[in-house]
Amino acid sequence: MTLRVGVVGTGAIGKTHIHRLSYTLSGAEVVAVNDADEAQAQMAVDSEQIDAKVYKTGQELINATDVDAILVASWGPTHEEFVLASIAAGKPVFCEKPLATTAEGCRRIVDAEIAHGKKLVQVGFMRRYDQGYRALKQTIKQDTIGAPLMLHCAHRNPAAPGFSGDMAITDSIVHELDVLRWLLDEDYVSAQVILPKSTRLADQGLQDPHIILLATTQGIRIDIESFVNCKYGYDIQCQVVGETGTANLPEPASVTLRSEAKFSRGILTDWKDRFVDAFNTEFQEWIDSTLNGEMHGPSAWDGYVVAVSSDACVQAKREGRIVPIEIPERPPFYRP
Ligand code: ISE
Repeated sequence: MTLRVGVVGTGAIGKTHIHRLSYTLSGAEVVAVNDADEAQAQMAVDSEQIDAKVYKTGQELINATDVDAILVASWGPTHEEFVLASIAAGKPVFCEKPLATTAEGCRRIVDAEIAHGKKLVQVGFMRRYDQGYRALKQTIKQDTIGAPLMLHCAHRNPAAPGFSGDMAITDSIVHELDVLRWLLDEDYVSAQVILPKSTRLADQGLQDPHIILLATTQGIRIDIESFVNCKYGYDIQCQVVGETGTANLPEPASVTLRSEAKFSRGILTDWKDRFVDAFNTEFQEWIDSTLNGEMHGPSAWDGYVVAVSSDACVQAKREGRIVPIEIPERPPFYRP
Protein backbone atom coordinates (compact mmCIF):
# COMPACT_ATOMS: atom_id res chain seq x y z
CA MET A 1 0.00 0.00 0.00
CA THR A 2 1.19 3.54 -0.80
CA LEU A 3 0.48 6.56 1.38
CA ARG A 4 -1.00 9.29 -0.82
CA VAL A 5 0.31 12.57 0.62
CA GLY A 6 -0.93 16.12 0.02
CA VAL A 7 1.68 18.81 0.63
CA VAL A 8 0.59 22.28 1.77
CA GLY A 9 3.45 24.73 1.25
CA THR A 10 6.00 24.33 -1.56
CA GLY A 11 8.69 26.69 -0.30
CA ALA A 12 12.26 25.56 0.42
CA ILE A 13 11.50 22.94 3.07
CA GLY A 14 8.29 21.80 1.36
CA LYS A 15 10.18 21.14 -1.86
CA THR A 16 12.85 19.08 -0.10
CA HIS A 17 10.13 17.01 1.55
CA ILE A 18 8.35 16.50 -1.81
CA HIS A 19 11.63 15.24 -3.22
CA ARG A 20 12.35 12.85 -0.34
CA LEU A 21 8.83 11.45 -0.35
CA SER A 22 8.93 11.02 -4.14
CA TYR A 23 12.45 9.70 -4.71
CA THR A 24 14.37 8.94 -1.51
CA LEU A 25 11.94 7.10 0.74
CA SER A 26 9.52 4.23 0.20
CA GLY A 27 5.80 3.81 0.73
CA ALA A 28 4.56 7.29 -0.13
CA GLU A 29 3.54 9.30 -3.18
CA VAL A 30 2.85 13.04 -3.37
CA VAL A 31 -0.51 13.27 -5.15
CA ALA A 32 -1.49 16.86 -4.31
CA VAL A 33 0.17 20.19 -3.60
CA ASN A 34 -0.99 23.65 -2.61
CA ASP A 35 0.76 26.92 -2.00
CA ALA A 36 -0.42 30.49 -1.46
CA ASP A 37 1.59 31.15 -4.63
CA GLU A 38 -0.14 28.78 -7.07
CA ALA A 39 2.59 29.26 -9.69
CA GLN A 40 5.18 28.11 -7.15
CA ALA A 41 3.13 25.00 -6.45
CA GLN A 42 3.00 24.19 -10.17
CA MET A 43 6.75 24.80 -10.48
CA ALA A 44 7.36 22.33 -7.65
CA VAL A 45 5.31 19.69 -9.48
CA ASP A 46 7.11 20.38 -12.75
CA SER A 47 10.62 20.52 -11.29
CA GLU A 48 10.12 17.33 -9.27
CA GLN A 49 8.41 15.68 -12.26
CA ILE A 50 5.64 14.21 -10.14
CA ASP A 51 2.04 13.45 -11.07
CA ALA A 52 0.38 15.67 -8.48
CA LYS A 53 -2.65 17.90 -8.70
CA VAL A 54 -2.31 21.56 -7.72
CA TYR A 55 -5.15 22.70 -5.45
CA LYS A 56 -6.17 26.32 -5.12
CA THR A 57 -6.62 26.10 -1.34
CA GLY A 58 -5.17 24.00 1.44
CA GLN A 59 -8.68 23.16 2.59
CA GLU A 60 -9.57 21.63 -0.79
CA LEU A 61 -6.38 19.59 -0.76
CA ILE A 62 -7.05 18.34 2.78
CA ASN A 63 -10.58 17.25 1.87
CA ALA A 64 -9.61 15.61 -1.45
CA THR A 65 -10.74 11.97 -1.50
CA ASP A 66 -7.46 10.77 -3.02
CA VAL A 67 -5.34 12.34 -0.24
CA ASP A 68 -4.67 9.98 2.69
CA ALA A 69 -2.34 12.19 4.77
CA ILE A 70 -1.25 15.81 4.90
CA LEU A 71 2.19 17.41 5.13
CA VAL A 72 2.00 21.01 6.34
CA ALA A 73 5.12 22.93 5.31
CA SER A 74 3.54 26.33 4.76
CA TRP A 75 4.23 29.64 6.52
CA GLY A 76 4.11 29.15 10.31
CA PRO A 77 1.04 31.32 11.01
CA THR A 78 -1.04 29.06 8.71
CA HIS A 79 -0.15 25.82 10.48
CA GLU A 80 -2.97 25.87 13.05
CA GLU A 81 -5.66 26.25 10.39
CA PHE A 82 -4.39 23.39 8.26
CA VAL A 83 -3.73 21.04 11.17
CA LEU A 84 -7.22 21.64 12.58
CA ALA A 85 -8.71 21.04 9.12
CA SER A 86 -6.77 17.77 8.84
CA ILE A 87 -8.08 16.63 12.22
CA ALA A 88 -11.61 17.58 11.17
CA ALA A 89 -11.11 15.47 8.02
CA GLY A 90 -9.83 12.60 10.19
CA LYS A 91 -6.53 12.48 8.28
CA PRO A 92 -2.99 12.00 9.67
CA VAL A 93 -1.01 15.22 9.46
CA PHE A 94 2.73 15.92 9.69
CA CYS A 95 3.25 19.58 10.61
CA GLU A 96 6.63 21.23 10.27
CA LYS A 97 7.58 23.27 13.33
CA PRO A 98 6.04 25.31 14.79
CA LEU A 99 2.78 23.45 15.41
CA ALA A 100 1.24 26.90 15.87
CA THR A 101 2.73 30.31 16.52
CA THR A 102 1.15 30.57 19.99
CA ALA A 103 0.73 28.19 22.92
CA GLU A 104 -3.00 28.88 22.77
CA GLY A 105 -3.07 27.78 19.13
CA CYS A 106 -1.21 24.59 20.02
CA ARG A 107 -3.68 23.96 22.86
CA ARG A 108 -6.60 24.30 20.42
CA ILE A 109 -5.00 21.59 18.31
CA VAL A 110 -4.44 19.37 21.37
CA ASP A 111 -8.08 19.78 22.41
CA ALA A 112 -9.32 19.07 18.87
CA GLU A 113 -7.21 15.93 18.61
CA ILE A 114 -8.40 14.66 22.00
CA ALA A 115 -12.00 15.33 20.94
CA HIS A 116 -11.36 13.42 17.71
CA GLY A 117 -10.26 10.45 19.84
CA LYS A 118 -7.24 9.21 17.82
CA LYS A 119 -3.74 10.68 17.51
CA LEU A 120 -3.26 12.12 14.02
CA VAL A 121 -0.70 14.91 14.50
CA GLN A 122 3.09 14.63 14.29
CA VAL A 123 5.31 17.70 14.66
CA GLY A 124 8.54 18.11 12.66
CA PHE A 125 11.07 18.05 15.50
CA MET A 126 13.55 16.08 13.42
CA ARG A 127 16.49 16.09 15.87
CA ARG A 128 14.95 13.13 17.71
CA TYR A 129 15.73 11.17 14.53
CA ASP A 130 19.36 12.27 14.32
CA GLN A 131 21.66 9.30 15.00
CA GLY A 132 23.92 11.49 17.12
CA TYR A 133 21.14 12.60 19.45
CA ARG A 134 19.81 9.03 19.58
CA ALA A 135 23.28 7.81 20.61
CA LEU A 136 23.44 10.53 23.27
CA LYS A 137 20.05 9.41 24.63
CA GLN A 138 21.25 5.79 24.71
CA THR A 139 24.40 6.85 26.61
CA ILE A 140 22.27 8.54 29.27
CA LYS A 141 19.86 5.59 29.38
CA GLN A 142 22.75 3.17 29.96
CA ASP A 143 23.96 5.27 32.91
CA THR A 144 27.39 5.49 31.25
CA ILE A 145 28.11 8.94 32.73
CA GLY A 146 25.86 8.75 35.77
CA ALA A 147 22.89 11.08 36.18
CA PRO A 148 22.98 14.19 33.94
CA LEU A 149 23.66 17.34 35.96
CA MET A 150 24.27 20.04 33.33
CA LEU A 151 23.99 20.49 29.57
CA HIS A 152 26.04 22.95 27.54
CA CYS A 153 24.58 23.55 24.08
CA ALA A 154 25.15 25.81 21.08
CA HIS A 155 22.94 26.44 18.09
CA ARG A 156 24.92 28.44 15.55
CA ASN A 157 23.73 29.49 12.11
CA PRO A 158 26.16 31.13 9.67
CA ALA A 159 23.53 33.72 8.83
CA ALA A 160 19.84 34.32 9.40
CA PRO A 161 18.40 36.33 6.54
CA GLY A 162 15.10 37.92 7.49
CA PHE A 163 15.44 37.07 11.18
CA SER A 164 13.87 39.63 13.46
CA GLY A 165 12.80 40.08 17.05
CA ASP A 166 12.63 36.80 18.93
CA MET A 167 13.06 34.38 16.01
CA ALA A 168 16.37 33.13 17.42
CA ILE A 169 14.15 31.59 20.12
CA THR A 170 10.86 30.91 18.33
CA ASP A 171 12.35 29.58 15.09
CA SER A 172 15.72 28.14 16.14
CA ILE A 173 15.93 27.31 19.84
CA VAL A 174 12.58 25.49 19.66
CA HIS A 175 14.64 22.57 18.37
CA GLU A 176 16.69 22.45 21.57
CA LEU A 177 13.53 22.95 23.63
CA ASP A 178 12.09 19.78 22.10
CA VAL A 179 15.17 17.57 21.77
CA LEU A 180 16.54 18.27 25.26
CA ARG A 181 13.29 17.40 27.04
CA TRP A 182 13.19 14.24 24.92
CA LEU A 183 16.86 13.52 25.73
CA LEU A 184 16.35 13.95 29.49
CA ASP A 185 12.74 12.80 29.66
CA GLU A 186 12.06 15.84 31.81
CA ASP A 187 10.20 19.11 31.36
CA TYR A 188 11.44 22.60 32.18
CA VAL A 189 10.49 24.68 35.22
CA SER A 190 12.20 28.02 34.51
CA ALA A 191 13.84 30.12 31.82
CA GLN A 192 16.28 33.00 31.86
CA VAL A 193 17.76 34.79 28.83
CA ILE A 194 21.11 36.62 28.90
CA LEU A 195 21.95 39.17 26.20
CA PRO A 196 25.72 39.24 25.52
CA LYS A 197 27.38 41.98 23.51
CA SER A 198 25.71 41.83 20.10
CA THR A 199 27.66 41.07 16.94
CA ARG A 200 28.11 43.92 14.51
CA LEU A 201 27.52 41.39 11.72
CA ALA A 202 23.81 40.89 12.45
CA ASP A 203 21.02 42.84 10.77
CA GLN A 204 20.62 46.29 12.25
CA GLY A 205 18.98 46.12 15.67
CA LEU A 206 18.92 42.32 15.94
CA GLN A 207 20.16 41.05 19.28
CA ASP A 208 22.57 38.23 18.48
CA PRO A 209 23.77 36.06 20.28
CA HIS A 210 21.54 35.00 23.16
CA ILE A 211 22.25 32.68 26.10
CA ILE A 212 19.19 30.74 27.27
CA LEU A 213 19.33 29.20 30.76
CA LEU A 214 16.84 26.49 31.65
CA ALA A 215 16.19 24.39 34.74
CA THR A 216 14.37 21.04 34.64
CA THR A 217 11.98 19.44 37.09
CA GLN A 218 14.85 17.43 38.65
CA GLY A 219 17.19 20.43 38.83
CA ILE A 220 19.34 19.81 35.75
CA ARG A 221 20.75 23.13 34.50
CA ILE A 222 20.97 23.80 30.78
CA ASP A 223 22.72 26.64 28.96
CA ILE A 224 22.09 27.14 25.26
CA GLU A 225 24.00 29.61 23.13
CA SER A 226 22.02 30.85 20.16
CA PHE A 227 24.19 32.62 17.58
CA VAL A 228 22.39 33.03 14.26
CA ASN A 229 25.09 35.09 12.51
CA CYS A 230 28.24 33.20 13.52
CA LYS A 231 29.51 33.38 9.92
CA TYR A 232 31.83 30.31 10.08
CA GLY A 233 29.24 27.55 9.55
CA TYR A 234 26.19 25.69 10.80
CA ASP A 235 27.32 24.28 14.11
CA ILE A 236 25.18 22.37 16.62
CA GLN A 237 26.79 21.39 19.92
CA CYS A 238 25.42 19.49 22.91
CA GLN A 239 27.46 18.31 25.87
CA VAL A 240 25.87 16.35 28.70
CA VAL A 241 27.80 16.57 31.98
CA GLY A 242 27.00 13.61 34.26
CA GLU A 243 28.08 12.48 37.70
CA THR A 244 30.95 10.36 36.33
CA GLY A 245 31.71 11.75 32.89
CA THR A 246 30.61 13.81 29.90
CA ALA A 247 29.03 12.90 26.57
CA ASN A 248 29.14 15.11 23.48
CA LEU A 249 26.86 15.12 20.47
CA PRO A 250 28.98 13.58 17.67
CA GLU A 251 30.25 15.95 14.99
CA PRO A 252 28.88 15.20 11.51
CA ALA A 253 31.23 12.90 9.62
CA SER A 254 33.69 14.77 7.43
CA VAL A 255 37.16 14.12 6.04
CA THR A 256 40.17 15.36 8.07
CA LEU A 257 42.60 16.95 5.66
CA ARG A 258 46.35 17.24 6.13
CA SER A 259 47.54 19.64 3.50
CA GLU A 260 49.69 22.74 3.21
CA ALA A 261 51.00 22.19 6.74
CA LYS A 262 47.47 22.31 8.19
CA PHE A 263 44.85 19.96 9.67
CA SER A 264 41.33 20.86 8.54
CA ARG A 265 37.81 19.45 8.52
CA GLY A 266 34.82 20.89 6.71
CA ILE A 267 31.89 22.41 8.60
CA LEU A 268 28.45 22.29 7.00
CA THR A 269 26.71 25.58 6.32
CA ASP A 270 23.07 24.54 5.86
CA TRP A 271 20.75 22.93 8.45
CA LYS A 272 19.01 20.96 5.68
CA ASP A 273 22.35 19.24 5.00
CA ARG A 274 23.34 18.83 8.66
CA PHE A 275 20.10 16.96 9.41
CA VAL A 276 19.38 15.35 6.02
CA ASP A 277 19.60 11.83 7.47
CA ALA A 278 17.42 12.81 10.42
CA PHE A 279 14.76 14.20 8.06
CA ASN A 280 14.84 10.99 6.01
CA THR A 281 14.55 8.76 9.10
CA GLU A 282 11.80 10.98 10.51
CA PHE A 283 9.72 10.77 7.33
CA GLN A 284 10.31 7.08 6.67
CA GLU A 285 9.13 6.31 10.20
CA TRP A 286 6.14 8.62 9.69
CA ILE A 287 5.20 6.88 6.42
CA ASP A 288 5.55 3.41 7.94
CA SER A 289 3.63 4.17 11.13
CA THR A 290 0.90 6.10 9.27
CA LEU A 291 0.39 3.15 6.89
CA ASN A 292 -0.04 1.01 10.02
CA GLY A 293 -2.60 3.47 11.44
CA GLU A 294 -0.22 4.49 14.24
CA MET A 295 1.51 7.73 15.37
CA HIS A 296 4.79 7.46 17.31
CA GLY A 297 6.56 10.76 16.64
CA PRO A 298 6.57 14.10 18.46
CA SER A 299 2.91 14.77 19.23
CA ALA A 300 0.70 17.82 19.38
CA TRP A 301 1.32 17.78 23.13
CA ASP A 302 5.08 18.04 22.47
CA GLY A 303 4.36 20.96 20.14
CA TYR A 304 2.30 22.59 22.90
CA VAL A 305 4.96 22.10 25.59
CA VAL A 306 7.62 23.61 23.30
CA ALA A 307 5.35 26.60 22.61
CA VAL A 308 4.77 27.18 26.34
CA SER A 309 8.52 26.91 26.99
CA SER A 310 9.38 29.17 24.05
CA ASP A 311 6.88 31.80 25.23
CA ALA A 312 8.53 31.74 28.66
CA CYS A 313 11.97 32.25 27.07
CA VAL A 314 10.67 35.23 25.09
CA GLN A 315 9.07 36.68 28.24
CA ALA A 316 12.32 36.14 30.18
CA LYS A 317 14.23 37.98 27.44
CA ARG A 318 11.81 40.91 27.35
CA GLU A 319 11.49 41.26 31.14
CA GLY A 320 15.10 40.50 32.02
CA ARG A 321 14.18 38.05 34.75
CA ILE A 322 13.83 34.35 35.50
CA VAL A 323 10.37 33.24 34.33
CA PRO A 324 8.65 30.07 35.57
CA ILE A 325 7.67 27.56 32.89
CA GLU A 326 4.30 26.17 33.93
CA ILE A 327 3.37 23.10 31.94
CA PRO A 328 -0.01 21.51 32.74
CA GLU A 329 -0.18 17.82 33.51
CA ARG A 330 0.05 15.70 30.36
CA PRO A 331 -3.45 14.46 29.40
CA PRO A 332 -3.84 10.64 29.57
CA PHE A 333 -4.47 10.74 25.80
CA TYR A 334 -0.79 11.62 25.29
CA ARG A 335 0.77 9.38 27.93
CA PRO A 336 3.07 6.62 26.59
C1 ISE B 1 15.31 26.73 10.76
O1 ISE B 1 13.95 27.11 10.59
C2 ISE B 1 15.36 25.33 11.25
O2 ISE B 1 14.38 24.68 11.53
C3 ISE B 1 16.73 24.83 11.51
O3 ISE B 1 16.68 23.49 11.97
C4 ISE B 1 17.38 25.72 12.55
O4 ISE B 1 18.69 25.29 12.81
C5 ISE B 1 17.42 27.14 12.02
O5 ISE B 1 18.05 27.95 12.99
C6 ISE B 1 16.00 27.63 11.77
O6 ISE B 1 16.05 28.94 11.26
